Amino acid sequence: GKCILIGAGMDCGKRRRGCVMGPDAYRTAGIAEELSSLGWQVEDRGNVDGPVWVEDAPKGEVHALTECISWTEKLAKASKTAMKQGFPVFMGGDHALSLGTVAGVAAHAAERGRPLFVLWLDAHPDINTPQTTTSGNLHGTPIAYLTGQDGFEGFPPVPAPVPTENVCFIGLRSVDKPEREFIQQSGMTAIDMRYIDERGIAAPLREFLEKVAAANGLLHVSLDVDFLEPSIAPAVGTTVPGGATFREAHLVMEILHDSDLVTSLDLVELNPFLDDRGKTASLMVDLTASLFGRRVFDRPTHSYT
Ligand code: DIR
Ligand code: MN
Ligand code: MN
Ligand code: MN
Repeated sequence: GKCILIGAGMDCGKRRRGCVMGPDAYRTAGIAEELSSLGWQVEDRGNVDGPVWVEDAPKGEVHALTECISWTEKLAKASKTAMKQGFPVFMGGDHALSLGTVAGVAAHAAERGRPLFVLWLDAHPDINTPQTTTSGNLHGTPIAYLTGQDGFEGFPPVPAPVPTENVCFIGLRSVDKPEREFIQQSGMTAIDMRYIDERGIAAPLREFLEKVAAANGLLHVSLDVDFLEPSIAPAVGTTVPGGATFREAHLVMEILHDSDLVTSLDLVELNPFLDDRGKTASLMVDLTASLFGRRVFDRPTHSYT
């Protein structure tokens, strides 16, 4: 298949700077070479050109709203175009980039008459709205936007909102009060770290993949660096202790590869300024390689419905 790398060095979805360097850190860590070596045809489309960092908004106010809206428009276009041509990998950039990338994927899915499913690998559910956010950081809002919640005036309307039942969170351990209330009343699939401690990470992932397969859906995966345990992935501004281990994270990617259901990927929140000799960037590239088929041995494939 064909993999399309798209740099999205968005750095205005939160106040701490550095995610602008993410795309080049992935390139330096050899993402294109790794995916080529797995037999993929790789095209690096360079970086989408959006607004740069702006001065911090006062505490409590939404930070860089107009800049985030502009990024959303640009990324939605780039994403929809790339979806027609291959398997896009969006190299972030902070998580606000998913406002655009997933909107573009959703528009594509709707055109094809296929339902879209979203797997959110993150310590946070990112389901605040510009009204409920206490940080004012829009990287905490993409799932609310994509599922069609109110409060995103000024943003392009989401052409095809993702039903809340098509979203699966895995790795949660930092959830704000309005986020928790929304998740509980909407009955979203929210796999927190305690669930993973008690039951393992493979079972809930496979249950979700069964749903995707049964609906003949497209599957977008959004991988936030803070999904991972901070000791193995320190290069993120919002580390939360108790994250996915090295093997849990690879297992998720390996199962996703074998399912053959994933059609697009975001790599988000890598802040190379906070990294330790490139180890987080390299781990994110290795996880991407697992998703694209790197393995120790072949296994009989688990068939989803
Ligand atoms: C918090 C933190 N829920 C917020 N979110 C983060 O700012 O809305 N997401 N860090 O990655
Ligand atoms: Mn996130
Ligand atoms: Mn997060
Ligand atoms: Mn974030």
